[in-house]
Amino acid sequence: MNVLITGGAGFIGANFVHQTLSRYPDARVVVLDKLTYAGNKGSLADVADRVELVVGDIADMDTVDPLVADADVVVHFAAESHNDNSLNDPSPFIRTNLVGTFTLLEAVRRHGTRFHHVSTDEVYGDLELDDPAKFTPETPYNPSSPYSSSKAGSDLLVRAWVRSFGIEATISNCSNNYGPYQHIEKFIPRQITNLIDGVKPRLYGAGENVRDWIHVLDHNDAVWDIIEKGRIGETYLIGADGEKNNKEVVELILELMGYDTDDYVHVNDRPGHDMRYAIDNSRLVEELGWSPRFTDFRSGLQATIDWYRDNEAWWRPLKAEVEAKYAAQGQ
Ligand code: NAD
Ligand code: TDX
Repeated sequence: MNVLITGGAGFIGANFVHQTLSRYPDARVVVLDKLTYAGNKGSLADVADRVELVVGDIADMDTVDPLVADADVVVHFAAESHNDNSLNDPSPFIRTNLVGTFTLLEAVRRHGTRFHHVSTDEVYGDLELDDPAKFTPETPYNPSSPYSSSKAGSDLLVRAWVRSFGIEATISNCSNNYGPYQHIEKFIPRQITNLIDGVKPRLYGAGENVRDWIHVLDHNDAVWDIIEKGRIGETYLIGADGEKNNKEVVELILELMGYDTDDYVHVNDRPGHDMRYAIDNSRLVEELGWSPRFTDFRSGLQATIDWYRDNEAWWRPLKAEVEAKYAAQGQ
């Protein structure tokens, strides 16, 4: 099997490359990644001899077309992925998330290649804190930020290419991931690496916003289940019933790292900050038999903290620049 993984040097993609090599030891794995600020060759260093890394842009058809022609399946992770960045400069989000996905779809259409599109629950907008509802595959799209609207647009392109051109594609919309190799601009690794440096965690606004946390390995297991067993043209929501507000997460990080649980600071809120995400995963569970392995958030978080402690060389070169950017916006 020839697997083309876009964004395979990013957080979720790099974990997916490792999982693919364990699940299919004979697979030929090709990664197409532009190595933006978010891509890191080091995340693939231990499997470098088993993976072909093509450094290139998913929006460049000359690069994309021959790779798709050689693939049996394309698993599409590449994206601009950070909401805060999309508020400062939306343009790369439009090019990568929309034009990049369009470019892949056109190549997939030409070559008849199986395609899986990795997306986010943020396409559904947000829920009120006191609303018992969760997102389902029928929830209307209502994205809030330039990031989530560009992902929503990319999902709709995939749906249209399935209906109009009959491409063989599936879509997954997953909740917030945590685990190893996540860029330290993101919430959990930012706070862990702050504390390693003796800096207090930064909570946006009151910290009441709720995210539905899932371990990255559980997300990626579901992606393989969907590729193997999912119905073409379907959307599957991936989540592991992990709702927690940001304050609870910061308090747990502080506790696990040996600090007082109130030892954090409130900083400027994110404009348009989504209040709550929550996933109804019943289609995935009932139809495909998926279940999460990492059901204990406390131990998953402890392992993640240990990973950042043990892999300082991986994140240290990024830290000063990330924090300077946040400081400039009072965060
Ligand atoms: P990431 O930012 O860590 O990694 C993105 C990768 O894509 C990087 O390696 C980057 O170099 C690469 N890339 C960016 N632009 C590219 C381009 N034009 N051409 C080729 N490569 C390019 O992101 P992530 O957190 O690993 O997210 C991966 C996917 O999962 C995204 O599609 C994201 O929307 C989705 N997702 C993420 C989460 C989450 O919690 N992180 C949750 C649900 C869905
Ligand atoms: O320092 C911080 N303090 C803070 O309170 C940071 C960086 C974030 N936050 C808050 C904002 C969010 O409510 O924490 C929550 C999580 O923030 P992010 O890690 O930026 O994630 P989020 O905006 O929820 O989006 C993530 O999940 C869905 C991923 O980045 C997306 O790629 C994915 O689609």
